[in-house]
Amino acid sequence: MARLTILEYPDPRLRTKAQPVAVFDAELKQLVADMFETMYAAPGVGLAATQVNVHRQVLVADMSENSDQPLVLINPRILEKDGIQVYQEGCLSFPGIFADVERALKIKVAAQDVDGKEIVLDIEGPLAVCIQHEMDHLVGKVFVDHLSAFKRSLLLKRLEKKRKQSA
Ligand code: GNR
Ligand code: NI
Repeated sequence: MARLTILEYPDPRLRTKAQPVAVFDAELKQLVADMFETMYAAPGVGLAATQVNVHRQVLVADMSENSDQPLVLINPRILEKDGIQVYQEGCLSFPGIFADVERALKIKVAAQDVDGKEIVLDIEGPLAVCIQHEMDHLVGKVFVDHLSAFKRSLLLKRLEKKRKQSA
C-alpha cells in the first residue's frame, strides 16, 4: 500500500477527463487500495482517481461513522436523479475551504466493482452528494464550478490566504 499525492487547485491536471477502465487486473486493485489509504489518511470521505493524477474512471468513498463501509465505483454512470439537496462541501484538492452546493437528493448509479462486475445502486443523502462530487472530478469538474462567480472568487481568495498562512 502507498499513500498517493493529492493534486491541489489550480493544478491543471484536475481538469483532465478520465478514461474508462477496460482491464480489471492487479494494478487496478492496487490503485484502489492506495486510494483508500490516501482517503482515510487525509482524512476524507471520498476520492477520485483524478485527484491522484490517475486519469481513469475510478472513485472510492466511505461516509460511514466508523469508516468501515468502503465503496468503490469503476466506470460510474448516473441513470436517474431525483430531488434537490444543499450540502456543505469540502474537497481535498481545496484544503480548508467549504461551500454549500446544490445537487440531486437521490441518484441511481450503474458502475462496475473492482472485478468488473456490473452493479446498480440507489443512493440518497450525504453519500449521494459525495458520489456526485467524485463523479464531477472524473470529468474534470470541481465543486467551486457550481458556485456563482462572486462566491467562487471569494472562496478562492480564502484558499490563497490559508496557503500563505501555512507557508
Ligand atoms: O472529504 C471530503 N468531504 C466532503 C464533504 C462534503 C462533500 C463532499 C466531500 S468529498 C471530500 C473528499 C474529496 O475531495 N473528494 O473528491
Ligand atoms: Ni473533491
